[in-house]
Amino acid sequence: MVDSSGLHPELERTADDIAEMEIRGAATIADAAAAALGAQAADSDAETPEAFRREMRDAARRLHETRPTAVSLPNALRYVLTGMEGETVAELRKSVEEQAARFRADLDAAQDRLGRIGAGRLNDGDVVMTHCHSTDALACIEAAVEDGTDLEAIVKETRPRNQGHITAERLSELGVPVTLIVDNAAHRFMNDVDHLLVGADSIAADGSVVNKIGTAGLAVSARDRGVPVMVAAQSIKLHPRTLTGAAVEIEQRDAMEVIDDETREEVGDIDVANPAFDVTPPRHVDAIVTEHGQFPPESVVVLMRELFGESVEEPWSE
Ligand code: RUB
Repeated sequence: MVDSSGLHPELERTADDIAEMEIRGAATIADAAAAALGAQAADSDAETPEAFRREMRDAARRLHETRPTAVSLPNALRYVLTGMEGETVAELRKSVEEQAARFRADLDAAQDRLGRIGAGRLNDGDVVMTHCHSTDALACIEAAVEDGTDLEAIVKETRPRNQGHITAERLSELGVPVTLIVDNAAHRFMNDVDHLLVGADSIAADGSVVNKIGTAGLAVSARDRGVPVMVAAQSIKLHPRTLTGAAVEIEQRDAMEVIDDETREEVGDIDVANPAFDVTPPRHVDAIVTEHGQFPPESVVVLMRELFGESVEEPWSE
């Protein structure tokens, strides 16, 4: 059943959860968005093909407006909507449901493949530093552990939302010894580290990596100490619009995540800035590990052209 706005409650809930970061991380957001479009299609009350198409575009727009930086979200929406085909509502519905299911299965398979490729960079006895919580990055560690590689992890807590706690929990579950550190301690520990391993929300055509705020400074620190910087990112993290010069929008989040209102009032009349992501230039990245293999950042554009071509549709804005 859909509500008076025409949007399915599950889709509304998914959109709210993405905005509130109950659902977070680029791959998980993409997966949830595809599932929500599938649910919207399954329960649509649309009586004509035109009404169905309009409803799907509205649904995609609602999801698209939630968070601006992770390109996996528009890439997922585009994948599902461009697969919408048929003359009747029943045919259209079926195509969307199937395309959403295919997207989700491909996403899983891509992460597994990427994990196995990334695991090849990790050697017995290595210490890996992580930032934030990235399922693509964790897939590399998981695959290495499955191969019997002994790893240790230094996990940054990642203020202001402390996603490092999730990483610490997942790594502990895998049996990887974890040392949790505050973000400010990262440089001090860099001498003990063999790899900096992070995920990505978007990768631009020049190989710049957009990821959780703090990644750029961390990569500079790693470079300073000769620690290789490895970015684990499925190809849905490639930002096709950057091929035509568009910049990746950096999400600015609420000041409340940084300081609560009461403390802020005590501190005095201050501004608070809370950018959620930053941009690491390609010169500070050693390898981008995708399900298609690993690439030096400067050559990721070749993969981007191959997968997306030059024109990038946004079917939800039609
Ligand atoms: C999450 C974040 C992650 C990437 C990659 O930010 O920056 O490193 O999204 O994650 P937030 P994954 O917590 O603000 O969503 O590899 O799971 O796609």
